[in-house]
Amino acid sequence: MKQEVIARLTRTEFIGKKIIIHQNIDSTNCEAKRQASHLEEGTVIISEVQTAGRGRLGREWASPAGKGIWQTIVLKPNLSPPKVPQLTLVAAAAVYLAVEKVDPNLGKILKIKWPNDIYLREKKAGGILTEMQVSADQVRWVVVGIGLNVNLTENDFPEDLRGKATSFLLETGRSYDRNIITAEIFNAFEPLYLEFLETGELGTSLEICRQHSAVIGRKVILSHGGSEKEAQVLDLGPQGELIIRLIEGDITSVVSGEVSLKVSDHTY
Ligand code: BT5
Repeated sequence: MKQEVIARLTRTEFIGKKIIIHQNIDSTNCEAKRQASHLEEGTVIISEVQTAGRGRLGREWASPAGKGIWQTIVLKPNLSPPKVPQLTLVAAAAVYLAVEKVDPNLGKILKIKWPNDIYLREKKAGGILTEMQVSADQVRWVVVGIGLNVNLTENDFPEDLRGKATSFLLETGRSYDRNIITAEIFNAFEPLYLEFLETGELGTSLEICRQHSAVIGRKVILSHGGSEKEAQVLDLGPQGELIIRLIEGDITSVVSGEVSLKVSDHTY
């Protein structure tokens, strides 16, 4: 990744105006959290490799060297803590717009699997991890980690992910300039983020997550604290919550952070 190339392609006011590129780090989210209190809003931590990349709930994120985008955006929004998880949908929408811009054919096969997974066709190609620090009911900072498998080949994935994970390269046969995708994510994220802060609504981000949803209309299994429930996904609600019809017929909603989700009528 090249700072000057990313900077040349970035057209934002503050997202990605300051970029810190590491060759090697444990996790860009961990580094962002360590530094967040003295970093300006919009600063992005990038690393070529992560030695301890993380997913949600302590899961591992495979982050081999030189082929993926492993980055974290530091934000200082004036938001109430319960609204912060919605930033995951803003980031997912920004990833969609960036991918669609770089390669419309890739955009056509990109699906957002609520709440935080990026799929290409039926395999996972990326994920988002949003974390925050709150004190006295105030959000001090938020870090939004974005991982995208750009130019990984089958051998770059650990064995247990082969067949489940994919990359931009594996789906299209093309390799992509990670600098361009990174800059386009910044360009897409900033207006979506400002829309969310200014209106308090997900707006465009919600429309994008709906239109490219991997789960709307599908049967899913929701797991929460050891129990599992089968449901049909009807829609995404205004706060980005999942609106579902339980197998018994009741319509209800779930917010991200509460549940994990498997699509049961498909191989997701
Ligand atoms: C996620 O978690 O999908 C969020 C991933 C966020 C990664 C970024 S990279 C930059 C920043 N720094 C970090 O340390 N993290 C963020 P979750 O929904 O919990 O999914 C984790 C699961 O995805 C794992 O348990 C594996 O099954 C699978 N997985 C791990 N690495 C993968 C990869 N490279 N590609 C596809 N699937 C993967």
